[in-house]
Amino acid sequence: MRKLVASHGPTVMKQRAVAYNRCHHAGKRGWDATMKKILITGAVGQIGSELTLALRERHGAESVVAAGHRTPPSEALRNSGPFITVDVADRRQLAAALDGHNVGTVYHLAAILSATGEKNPLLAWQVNIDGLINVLEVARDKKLDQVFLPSSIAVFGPQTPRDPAPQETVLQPTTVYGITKVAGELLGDYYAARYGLDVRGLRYPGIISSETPPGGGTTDYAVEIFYHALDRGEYTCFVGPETVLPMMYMPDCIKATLDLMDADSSRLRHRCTFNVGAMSFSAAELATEITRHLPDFVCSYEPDFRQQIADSWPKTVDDDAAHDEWDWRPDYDLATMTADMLRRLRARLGQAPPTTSDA
Ligand code: AKB
Repeated sequence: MRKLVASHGPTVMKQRAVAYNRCHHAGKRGWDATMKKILITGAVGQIGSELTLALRERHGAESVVAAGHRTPPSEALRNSGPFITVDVADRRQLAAALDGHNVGTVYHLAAILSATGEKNPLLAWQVNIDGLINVLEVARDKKLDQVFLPSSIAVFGPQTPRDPAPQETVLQPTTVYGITKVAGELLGDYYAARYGLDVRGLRYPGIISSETPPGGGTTDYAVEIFYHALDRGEYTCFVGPETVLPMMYMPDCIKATLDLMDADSSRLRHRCTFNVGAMSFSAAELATEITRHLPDFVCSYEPDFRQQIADSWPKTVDDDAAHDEWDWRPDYDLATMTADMLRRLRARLGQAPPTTSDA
């Protein structure tokens, strides 16, 4: 069995655990020694790394335990609170992590995404399904307060209406990633109904962010394009210019995740299947928007195997259920997201800000 590796010594961790134990809802209420911690699996990933920092900001650094597996954590992640190594496919190891850190809430973000999943379907099944069952079983056994299970627009397939994909609709994905996400939604709903576990989840669209790059997804082009535009002034996109997909900027992704977890459960008629929309655009529209800030930027298109995956997903989603049940409203659209992405990436890449007012 892989050893759990904490970035703080056991004595320090124990003292801090006593002093700072706080549960998921403690942020606005202050310290409470009886409250439990939050564990985030997949904390080194695109969403996990920013969600960890947001939760630490909200609840205090020591009450949020970041868990990774193979990828080493960034400095920001490692230095901002506890970090442990956990293989989610190993149930005993996961259970020991929850016990060792007095965990009450798990955000289970460890997953293999769509493009990597098509290259290695068995690995996708092992990580996405075995890991998920382990999280649910351990959560049931330990009577955890809450579990968050991310789903994806990948649950939809060619039979689903594309514009928009309804909340309740045909779920016949053609990728193994999508299959694991459909199974994950059904299992989450099953554990909620059968065992009373408070499981919640969103169908994330493509997530665009300036901090940790995504890895192995079909929507990764919508992030790569920004790095290449600033670095090289050109990008070869792996889907065609007409490809339209639902996307969301990271601040909205974090807001949606936390708002759903905070929502009054008596209002929720859905649990693990919420469609959440923010913006939809074609690859060409994204390139054009970037060109408004970087007039010399040139985007070309060489679709590869990911085009077929993108073509099986919807262009937009109907997220009325999220509006009605927990007041979902995104803050960013294509223009505001693009401006903010370029501003943040320029700062990170050490590039001078532009002189024009709108760039
Ligand atoms: C992917 O492209 O695989 C993910 C997703 C939409 O779930 N970003």
